[in-house]
Amino acid sequence: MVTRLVLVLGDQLTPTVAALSAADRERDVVVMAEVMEEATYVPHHPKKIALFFAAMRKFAARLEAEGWRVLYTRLDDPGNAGSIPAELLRRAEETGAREVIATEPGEWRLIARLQGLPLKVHMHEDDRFIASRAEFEAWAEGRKQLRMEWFYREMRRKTGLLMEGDEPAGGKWNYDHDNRKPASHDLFRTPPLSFDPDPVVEEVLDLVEARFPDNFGTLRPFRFATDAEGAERALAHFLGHHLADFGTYQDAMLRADRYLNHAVISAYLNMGLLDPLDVCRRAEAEWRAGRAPLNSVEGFIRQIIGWREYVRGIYFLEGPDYPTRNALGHDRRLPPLYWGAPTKMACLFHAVGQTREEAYAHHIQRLMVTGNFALLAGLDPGEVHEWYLSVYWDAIEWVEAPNTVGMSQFADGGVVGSKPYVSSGAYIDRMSDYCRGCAYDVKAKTGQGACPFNLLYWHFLDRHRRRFEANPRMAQMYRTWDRMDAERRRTVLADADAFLDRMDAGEPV
Ligand code: FAD
Ligand code: DLZ
Ligand code: SF4
Repeated sequence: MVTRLVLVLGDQLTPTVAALSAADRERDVVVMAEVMEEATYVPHHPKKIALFFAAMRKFAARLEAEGWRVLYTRLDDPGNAGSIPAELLRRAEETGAREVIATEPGEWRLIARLQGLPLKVHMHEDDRFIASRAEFEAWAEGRKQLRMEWFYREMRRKTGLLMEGDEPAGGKWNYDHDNRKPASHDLFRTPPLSFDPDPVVEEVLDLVEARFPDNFGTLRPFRFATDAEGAERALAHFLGHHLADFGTYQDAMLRADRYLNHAVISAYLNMGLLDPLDVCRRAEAEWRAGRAPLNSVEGFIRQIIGWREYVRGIYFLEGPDYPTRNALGHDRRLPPLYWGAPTKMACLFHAVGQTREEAYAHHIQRLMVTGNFALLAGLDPGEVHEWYLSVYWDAIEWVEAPNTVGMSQFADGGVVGSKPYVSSGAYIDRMSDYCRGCAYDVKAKTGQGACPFNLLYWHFLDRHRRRFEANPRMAQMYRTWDRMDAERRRTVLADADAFLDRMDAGEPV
C-alpha cells in the first residue's frame, strides 16, 4: 500500500489528534515542518516562535519513540521549502505519497492553502473540543443572538461539569457577582511554574535569536513548558496554588504581579499539550474535595467550556471574512506605543511592557487596557487583530479573532457582544494600581492632564451615538452624557480630538 503523509501542525501536538488517529503507523509517515510562512505571516513574538518550534521538536521525538516514522524539517534545513503546502509537496515527491491525512487547521488561511494542494487531502475535523462545529451550528441555528451564557449552559449539561442532576451546583449557573475584586500585593502569592531551558529549548532559542532578531518581544529568559509533561506540572501548580482565588482576583491588575491567580495554560491548551475537558474535571475535583470555592471553580470552568468553545464556534460559523470586519468604520493607524514606543499612560506602558517581556497578558489587560484604548481611539480593527495575533504566546486565529474583532473591538457589529467593552479611567483605577504614579490624572475629566480614557470614552459614545443610543445596556451612559452641560461636553470632545491629533502626529502621549 502506498504511503500517505500525516500532517501534524504546531498546534496539533496531541498523540490522539484526528490525523494521527486516522493514520496507520506501519504504512504512513508523519510530516512536521518549521517553515518561514508560519513563522512570518504576522510578526510573532520571539517567545511564541520558540515555544512552537521547541514543542514541535519534542513532540516529533515522542512520536518516533512511539514507533512513528517522522519526516521533520527544521527551519534551517537546506531543503526547507518554506511553507506547509510546499513541504507536503516535497515530501510527497520524496516518498511517492499522493494523499495527505490532516487535522483541520485552526485558521481559515491555512485551510485554504491545504485545499489548494494538488494532492488528495483527507481533512479530519479537530475533535479536541467539547462542541463539534456541527453542534455549534445547530445551537446557533435560528437564534437572533448568540450569547455565550446560553451556550455555556448547554456545555455544562453536556459535560455534567458542576451539575447536580439537571441543576447547576449551588443553584446558580454563574457566580460572577462574587468575583472581580481588586487585588493588593500578596507576597505569598507564588508565581507560575518556571521551566529552565533544556538543550532542545536552548538550541531553538539560538535559532530564533539569529533568525528573528527584530521581532517585537524579548526572547530570554524563556520559561514556558514545551511538552505535555511540563504543561501538566504547570496545571497542577495552578490547581494547588491559584485556583481557589482565581475568581476573586480574575479581573485585578497589578504592576508587580503579572500573573496573579491566572492559570497561564492557554497556549498549552491551544497547542494540544493539555486537554480542556481533563483540565475542567480536575478543577471540579478541587471544589468537590473542598479545596477551592465554587465561585472560583465555576468562573474557571466557564472560561474553558464556555468562552473558549464559544469563540471557536463563532470563528467557524462566521467564515473567513470575520477577521476583516469593521462595523464601526474605525481606521486610525495603530500608534507605535503598541510596539513599545514611549507612552505616558501607565496602564498601557505596563500592559505593553509586560507583553513585550512575557508574550503574556491576562484577559483584563487585553480587554480593558490595550483593547479598550484601541476601541475608544478608533484604531483600525484589522491592525489591532494583527497585533494580538502577533504578540501573545497563545494566539491562533480561531481564538484570537473572535476575542479581538468581536469581544474587544465590536468590529463584528455585535455577534459576540451585546455592547462594546468600553470604560473610562475609573474602571482601570478601581481594578489596578496603574493610575498611581501615572502622568495623567484619572480623576480629571478635561484638560491636558486628564486621563485619556476619560476623554476618549465620551468621544467614542458621541461619535457612535446613532448606533448605540437605542441599546438598553447603554442608555444610562447616554443619559449621563446628556446631563452634562453643553460647554463641558464641547470641551471634552475638543480635548479628546487634541489628544488624538497629538498621537497621530507621533508625539508620545
Ligand atoms: P485564565 O485567565 O487562567 O483562564 C483559563 C483558561 O480559560 C485560559 O487558559 C483559556 O484557555 C480560557 N479562556 C479564558 N478566557 C478566554 C476567552 N475569552 N476566550 C477563549 N478562551 C478563554 N486567548 C487565547 O487562548 N488566545 C488568544 O489569541 C487570545 N486573544 C485574546 C485577545 C483579546 C483582545 C482578548 C480580550 C482575549 C484574548 N484571549 C485569547 C482570551 C484570554 O485573554 C486568554 O485566554 C487568557 O488571558 C490566557 O491566560 P491564562 O491561561 O492565564 O487564562
Ligand atoms: C504559530 C506557528 C509557528 C510560529 N510556526 C509553525 C511552524 O513552523 N510549523 C507549523 O506547523 N506550525 C507553526 N505554527 C502554528 C501554525 O501557525 C498553526 O497550526 C496554524 O496557524 C493553524 O492553526
Ligand atoms: Fe491609564 Fe488613565 Fe490610569 Fe493613567 S490615569 S493609568 S492613562 S487609566
